[in-house]
Amino acid sequence: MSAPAKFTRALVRLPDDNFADGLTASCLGPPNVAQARAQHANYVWALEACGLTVTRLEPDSRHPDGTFVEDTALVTTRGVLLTRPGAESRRGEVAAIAHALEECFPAAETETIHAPGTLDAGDVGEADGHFFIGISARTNVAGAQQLALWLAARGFTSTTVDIRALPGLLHLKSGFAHLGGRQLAAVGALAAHPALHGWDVLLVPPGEDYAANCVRVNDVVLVPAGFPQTSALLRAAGLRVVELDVSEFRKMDGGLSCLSLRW
Ligand code: CIR
Repeated sequence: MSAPAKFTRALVRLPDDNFADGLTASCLGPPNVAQARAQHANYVWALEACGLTVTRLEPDSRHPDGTFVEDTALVTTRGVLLTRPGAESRRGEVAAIAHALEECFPAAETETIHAPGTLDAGDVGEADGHFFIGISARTNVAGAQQLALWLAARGFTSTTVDIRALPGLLHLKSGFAHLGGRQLAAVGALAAHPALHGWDVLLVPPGEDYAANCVRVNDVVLVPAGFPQTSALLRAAGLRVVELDVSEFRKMDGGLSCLSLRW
């Protein structure tokens, strides 16, 4: 399996004291903020161990979901697209991320999703220049169309994956990950989707759906701890697995990919 393009940078935002006030539909109880911070620190160390330079933004009490930075921008090798998150309470997160990205990407070359489009970048999965775009409760058809046009103008290809009828998936990447080359990981509900035909799909075992939100970072796949069958499958596929405990982020419907922007 060929390795994806090498990441050198990441952007994260530390969880705020009011992290538990964010949006969630999970029934796992309130997160422990101190534990979330410790898990976040481990996550950042893991990114650094993969060779990334990580920019840490301070917590922002106006945005309890602000630690899930992935949803606010799509960073590609050919530019940045700022999103318009589907949840109104999250729209104010974008400005600070746009500002932070200006250090690496000229503002003049950065575009944005416009109303009536909505897009959470947790719904966007890149696989070596091809992008899977989830249509979800957060990303609407108008947002997906704007993104597809933006990608096409940059020579990328894309396909949409409607996940609105699939239970348990907040975002496409809640159930899907690119592992490198033609290989994807996907939950059972997504594996047979026509958009995935022709790809080598590693099926995440039933009962371990949460582990589909894993992240290939250079030579490593970051995988949530506590899903041994998925870790074993990934190792059997020849991948180097690093398990990270993200239990407190799971309680807020988030996971490994949501916690950083990577480029
Ligand atoms: C939300 O509901 O928007 C946050 N509590 C969780 C966002 C997780 N982001 C992601 O999966 N990309």
